[in-house]
Amino acid sequence: MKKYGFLIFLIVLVFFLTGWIYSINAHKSSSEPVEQISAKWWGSAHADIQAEAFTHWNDDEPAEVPTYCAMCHSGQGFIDYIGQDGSAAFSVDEPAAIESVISCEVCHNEQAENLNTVSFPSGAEVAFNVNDALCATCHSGTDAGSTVVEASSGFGDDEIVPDGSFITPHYAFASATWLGSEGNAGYEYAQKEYVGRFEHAVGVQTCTQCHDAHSLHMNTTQTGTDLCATCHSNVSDYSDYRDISFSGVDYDNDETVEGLYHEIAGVRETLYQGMQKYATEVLGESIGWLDQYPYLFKDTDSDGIIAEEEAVFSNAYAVYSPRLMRTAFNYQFSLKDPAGYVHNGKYILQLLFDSIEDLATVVDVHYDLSLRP
Ligand code: HEC
Ligand code: HEC
Ligand code: HEC
Ligand code: HEC
Ligand code: HEC
Ligand SMILES: [Ca+2]
Ligand SMILES: [Ca+2]
Ligand SMILES: [Ca+2]
Ligand SMILES: [Ca+2]
Repeated sequence: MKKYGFLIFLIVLVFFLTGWIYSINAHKSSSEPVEQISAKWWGSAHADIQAEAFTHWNDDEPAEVPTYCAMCHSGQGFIDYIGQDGSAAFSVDEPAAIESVISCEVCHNEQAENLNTVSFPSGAEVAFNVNDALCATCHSGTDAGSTVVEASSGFGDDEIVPDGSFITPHYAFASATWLGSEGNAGYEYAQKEYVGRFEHAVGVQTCTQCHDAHSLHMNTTQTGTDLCATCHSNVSDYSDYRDISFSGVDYDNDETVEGLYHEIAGVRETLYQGMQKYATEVLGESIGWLDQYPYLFKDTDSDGIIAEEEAVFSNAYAVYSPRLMRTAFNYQFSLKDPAGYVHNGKYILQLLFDSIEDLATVVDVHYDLSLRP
């Protein structure tokens, strides 16, 4: 009997050991093979050498990315910014190469892997987790509401600012949206309160908890299903995200509760109508927006639409009062982070409501202020 007992003990031990070794191996293979990471990266926007973001300066003389733009638009420029090239940290010290994409070594180097604070155009300095600080540095925008304050200070609300122009927050400024009032990126009205960073829910609180750092797409859960589906029951994949509603509030007051993305779009439409009325009635020059640089054009025939012949650079809108500058800034802010509804929808809505309220003091706009989140 004793002999058998020992044998059973040995068998159990062998089972235990193989189980242990197996589990270690399984753990190892859960960290991704480099080939897979590379394939993901190659398919991402960061690797797209033909993108406007990396080729915008190709026809310049000399063909280089100016220092002010280089931090975000040239991998080489980012390496200069963080000081990995031996230059001063937190400044780009020379123009950088064109067609220099966001390659592996841009994010994987000593300085990059220790980066943990990010400066925002508003002047805010915010602590970030090490991985997220990378994303947040480039996805922070170039101008904030404070730029509008500076450009329009000293003028009456409806006074025309000589050389006034359309100040925009730039593009894909996800980290600024996400931080809300902590990043102070929107044009925030003095008497109003704004939400801070969007804490969302456990497991979806940081850039890299949601975004795969290499493909840039959403991560999936351990079982391979959609990350958002765990909590948002109407979701099975990306195509459903814009239909997510949690609060169930009909923010745009059209008697249907839509996904937050669409509610924001509805409120933005009211703001747009307010801007058009204001431009025509108060500034005496009709205005229209088109998704084409410089975005705001003179609506010369006042039909409410920017036609092809009106959508030319020489027809850019030029009559800016402080009130138009700040409301147009917030309008553009709600558009140029197209994922604003996920990153911090309430902050976007607050800015839109306050801008509408601002215009409603001088022109007739119908909206329900009680719906402001
Ligand atoms: C803080 C980072 C940052 C800085 C500084 C910056 N950009 Fe960008 N820019 C971006 C990001 C991020 C995008 C990517 C938007 C997208 O394609 O999703 C972008 C997009 C663009 C685009 C493409 C727009 C489009 O519609 O595809 C142009 C043009 C551009 N930037 C010009 C400039 C210029 C000119 C400067 C310097 C005066 C500059 N940027 C400075 C971050 C920055
Ligand atoms: C935009 C920045 C960025 C770029 C570009 C980038 N990475 Fe990464 N990489 C990260 C971040 C952030 C993490 C950590 C991811 C996390 O913890 O979710 C990471 C993690 C890794 C890991 C560890 C993965 C693991 O499972 O532990 C490897 C290996 C890696 N990257 C290789 C590469 C290679 C190879 C390239 C180029 C093909 C590349 N990376 C490009 C940001 C980047
Ligand atoms: C060195 C600057 C830089 C860093 C660091 C960076 N990005 Fe980007 N990102 C860009 C630029 C520039 C583009 C636009 C590229 C293009 O148009 O092809 C972009 C594009 C994107 C896009 C696609 C936008 C679109 O229009 O489809 C996503 C998503 C994104 N980045 C997320 C991230 C995440 C997540 C991180 C951190 C892991 C990160 N980025 C780090 C500069 C950066
Ligand atoms: C809750 C998950 C979540 C978090 C957290 C998150 N994102 Fe996103 N992000 C998304 C989703 C979803 C989209 C695409 C939404 C869509 O296209 O409708 C997106 C889109 C983007 C885009 C592309 C926007 C464009 O121009 O099309 C960028 C860039 C980006 N995120 C960067 C970031 C950065 C930087 C952070 C951290 C500060 C971050 N995201 C945090 C879910 C998240
Ligand atoms: C762990 C659960 C959980 C996961 C995973 C999750 N969410 Fe959420 N989501 C919530 C909760 C809780 C709220 C309400 C948060 C609040 O308003 O403070 C919310 C709110 C939202 C809102 C705002 C809706 C509204 O009407 O205010 C959007 C949009 C959203 N989530 C999108 C996403 C997307 C896209 C993903 C996947 C990338 C995702 N969520 C993943 C729990 C989750
Ligand atoms: Ca430098
Ligand atoms: Ca609605
Ligand atoms: Ca609607
Ligand atoms: Ca017209």
